[in-house]
Amino acid sequence: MIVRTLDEILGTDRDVRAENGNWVSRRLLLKNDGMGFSFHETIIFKGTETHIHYKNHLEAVYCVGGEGEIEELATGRIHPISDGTLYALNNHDDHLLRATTADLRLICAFNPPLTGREMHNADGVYPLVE
Ligand code: 9YT
Repeated sequence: MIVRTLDEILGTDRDVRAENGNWVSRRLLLKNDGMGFSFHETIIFKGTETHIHYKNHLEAVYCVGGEGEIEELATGRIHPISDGTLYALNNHDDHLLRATTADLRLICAFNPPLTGREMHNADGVYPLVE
């Protein structure tokens, strides 16, 4: 059994800050934990916009705090996000993620799991790391 707290992760290599400063992500579970998915708590900072396009991963995101929106780039549709909203990128959806009036607190699961070494490239993609 794995039992882990956020406090144990803070300040370790599981506590990752985006290069552009838009978010921090605490990786509670990664590929080497053997669960078949990775599981993160991510804080998207108020006033930021992030282009994300996970061409190699599926991601489900559940908001537990804050306020923001997601814009689907294929259609221009904008969906509000607040405590209790889930979105799932079941079609590798290209999108913009914005935290508007408050930092967004998001719980995220990735399939396949992140190893922890991926970096968003200029198009908001994470490469597949074996
Ligand atoms: C919601 C989202 O995808 N944010 C970007 C960070 C990502 N959750 C991560 O790397 O943990």
